[in-house]
Amino acid sequence: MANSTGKVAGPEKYFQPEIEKMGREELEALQLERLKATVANCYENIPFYRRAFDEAGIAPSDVQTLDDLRRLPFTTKQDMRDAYPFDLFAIPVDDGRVQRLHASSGTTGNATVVGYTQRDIDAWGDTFARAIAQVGGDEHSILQVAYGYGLFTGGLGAHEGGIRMNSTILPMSSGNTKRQVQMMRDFGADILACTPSYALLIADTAIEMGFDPANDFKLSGAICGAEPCSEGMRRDIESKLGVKVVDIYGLSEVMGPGVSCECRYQTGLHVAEDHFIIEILDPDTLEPVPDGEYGEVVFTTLSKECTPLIRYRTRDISRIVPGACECGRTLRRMDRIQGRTDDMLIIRGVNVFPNQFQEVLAGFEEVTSYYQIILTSRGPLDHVTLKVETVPEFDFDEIRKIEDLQKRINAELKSNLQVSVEVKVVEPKSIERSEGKARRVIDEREKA
Ligand code: DLL
Repeated sequence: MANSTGKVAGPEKYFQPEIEKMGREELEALQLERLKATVANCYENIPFYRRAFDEAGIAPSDVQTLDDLRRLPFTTKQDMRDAYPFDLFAIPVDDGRVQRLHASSGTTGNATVVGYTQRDIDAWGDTFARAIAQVGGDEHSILQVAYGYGLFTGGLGAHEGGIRMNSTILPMSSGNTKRQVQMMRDFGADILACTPSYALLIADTAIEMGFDPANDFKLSGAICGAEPCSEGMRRDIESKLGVKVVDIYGLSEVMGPGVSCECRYQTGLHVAEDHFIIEILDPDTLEPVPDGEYGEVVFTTLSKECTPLIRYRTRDISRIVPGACECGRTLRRMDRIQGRTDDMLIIRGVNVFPNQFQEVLAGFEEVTSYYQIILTSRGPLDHVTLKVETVPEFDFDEIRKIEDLQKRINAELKSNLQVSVEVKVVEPKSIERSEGKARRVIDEREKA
């Protein structure tokens, strides 16, 4: 095994080995068949796509190979917002087949709304059930779902996975952390599903309550996604809870959690390629980049009935991890998300993703995994303050020590990321904790 943390042992488990280990040729034949059906569904039932295809001079019958995908138009988040609420549905919402609606938070504009038929929900459950197997779980597992239930896809997506796997589901939702810990221990939950920020908060809370979860709890695996998590933070969660943490990726527009997920080797996230085609494109030219190079992740759905999407631009940055995985799965791997094109900071001309700060901070044992980036205006320039929190053992009363730590972090940031920011070391527990996705960047810049 590439990594020794956590208790996942024994033979590799698969939920759908016939798909997860399918030969490339057979998988591509399946993808092509499903792509043709998706394109026909979009053209016949969604006026937005009919118009886009007509404008591009393409008919569904022109799609004869997987390479023909590259001739098809893109779909953007703005297109989904403009379609609010149901204009991108291939099935009328009151038709009787649309079982459920999810929506992304509409903090900047209309929410994006996605509908699911029972088949869509089953496919979603299958992909999450694969994730449960990937972290060593099966029908005997107790799955504690601590993602929020609701319009957010985390809670119910994990829940569907538990149903398909036939695990015992503990539907906690997020929040009420002490109770989460108590039940995790008393019920003997062995798999936790929540954001990495929340997993860390659960771990810290358990320790504060006087437990030693790494040794005393049954927990062995955690399926953590919905936000970036540095390797340092992952190791922190793994050692505090005594688990193997696998990274799960997804987005509400495309389905929810399960679009891709790591196996226990933690060398990239296996994409559910029977349900999605992944492309990695140069975000400026929109041309494909070679395997191994970073670009914008673009997905085409292959099995969705209600809200199929063609070439959806996620704005997330990743790459294809070349080569075969030790776990035996043939589904290709995408790397962990580097950041989102819209979250990228430009500090004195240098491009940085918030997550890159986290990677640098992981090298300092004096600080915790909690950090925040605060953007303010100083005259015409943006000012960046990086708030980092010390561990309780750090002697916070010694000014000299604080200044020295700030200097060392600054030097490390300069040499690794070529940026200079104001580093502010703050006392333990002074940075806001999160039960869902952490708010890492606080933008207080004056709007021009
Ligand atoms: O976050 C779905 C999800 C729920 C995924 C639970 C995993 C676990 P949205 O709220 O629509 O959906 O946010 C999607 O979150 O475009 C990424 O920028 C980010 N994201 C999701 N998973 C990861 C991850 C859910 N594993 C947006 N690593 C995506 C980094 C992630 N970023």
